Amino acid sequence: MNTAIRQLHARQILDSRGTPTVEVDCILADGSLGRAAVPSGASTGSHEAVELRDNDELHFFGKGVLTAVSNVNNLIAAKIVGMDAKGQREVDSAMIALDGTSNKSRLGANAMLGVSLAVARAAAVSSGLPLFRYIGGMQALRLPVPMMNIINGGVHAGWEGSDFQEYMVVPYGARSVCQAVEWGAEIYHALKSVIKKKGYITAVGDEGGFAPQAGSNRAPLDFIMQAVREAGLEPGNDVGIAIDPASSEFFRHGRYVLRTENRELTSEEMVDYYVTLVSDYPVIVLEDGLSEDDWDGWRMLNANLGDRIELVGDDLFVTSVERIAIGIKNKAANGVLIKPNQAGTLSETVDAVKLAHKKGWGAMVSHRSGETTDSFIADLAVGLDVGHLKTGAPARGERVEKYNQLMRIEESLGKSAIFAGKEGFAIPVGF
Ligand code: 2PG
Ligand code: MG
Repeated sequence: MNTAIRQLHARQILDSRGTPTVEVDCILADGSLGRAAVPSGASTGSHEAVELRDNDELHFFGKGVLTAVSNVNNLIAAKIVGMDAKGQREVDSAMIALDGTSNKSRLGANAMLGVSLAVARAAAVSSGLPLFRYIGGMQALRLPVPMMNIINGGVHAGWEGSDFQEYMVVPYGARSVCQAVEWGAEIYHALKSVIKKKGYITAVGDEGGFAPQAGSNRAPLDFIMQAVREAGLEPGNDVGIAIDPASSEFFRHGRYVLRTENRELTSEEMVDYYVTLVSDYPVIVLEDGLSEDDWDGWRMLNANLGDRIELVGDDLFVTSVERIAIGIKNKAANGVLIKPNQAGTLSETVDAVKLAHKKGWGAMVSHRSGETTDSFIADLAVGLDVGHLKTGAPARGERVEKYNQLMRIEESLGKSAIFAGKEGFAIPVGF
């Protein structure tokens, strides 16, 4: 069998924050090599699969991943070497069984995901297909709208600017992914001058977005509106806005603590806050508006805004079919963020997308704040036809590599390429 897994080899590399992460090489009997690197979050949900760290204070302040690396090279390799790389489901199930825990704490989700993605890539190489086609087959033709995080706040910017973590521009009015990327980059540059003129520094946060110390949650929206106009585009028609407050990070003792506004809001008041924002700005996606276990708040939010915009659960669902099913039952949202490392294997990630799509929900594939130049998620977003992909600012190598890969895919598809545009969301823009 050409696609039998001959060798697995993991190593420790650095991610975009200078923190160790796992990279895995998978070599098949026919010599095909699949390499994958694992990203890492900062605003992690407490229900995510476990990222195994060495906790050895003598190295990388305890953040080393040599245990996860050794788990790949020994335990996992012993189990899956010899298996067929084309049997993704079997490989992933074998790892899940070997791990034996409900949260992947034995082998580590970082070890398991590295293997899972490397195996898929090796199988794609061996079959002579581009990765997006290997994942999605002949129907993989639709390019996602890039959700570009151009202002960083919260924990991604040292809590110096806004309480909210991410302000994204969404160039859904473009004709193609290439044009969408161009618009995003132009807005990014226009935004730099806007911020500079207002007297703030133009340093950037973890995802490449600017991190002006404006001390406000609304000011970034005004800056972006101005930048969109200065780039010659029309807010609402050409370009929308998405926000990820990552509110689990500022949820304390049952209240949402808005430090920059010097007040603490209940879930109900927070919902009102968002209703106002959605009326004042062309917001089309709101992610993690409420905290990871505030189910009642989420139901309220969905009842108020769920027919107008896409409400995406990140920390709430952690790419878990079990939690998404609870959300569906409770009418808690209409969209889910898809982060492969929250799930821990490619198969479980695919299951999460399928469940969301089956229920008419949005599924937004996402990077993590700690990234590498691995662009797997770009191919994944096309392969699974998710309509939108968030992967940071149109700046910094580890972010732009994903957008560049989308442009390469679009080029390779030629005339068959479709840009998701305004249809890329659970609630289409202008609906
Ligand atoms: C998020 C992500 C990615 P992190 O909250 O959506 O933007 O951040 O990887 O730090 O969890
Ligand atoms: Mg998030």
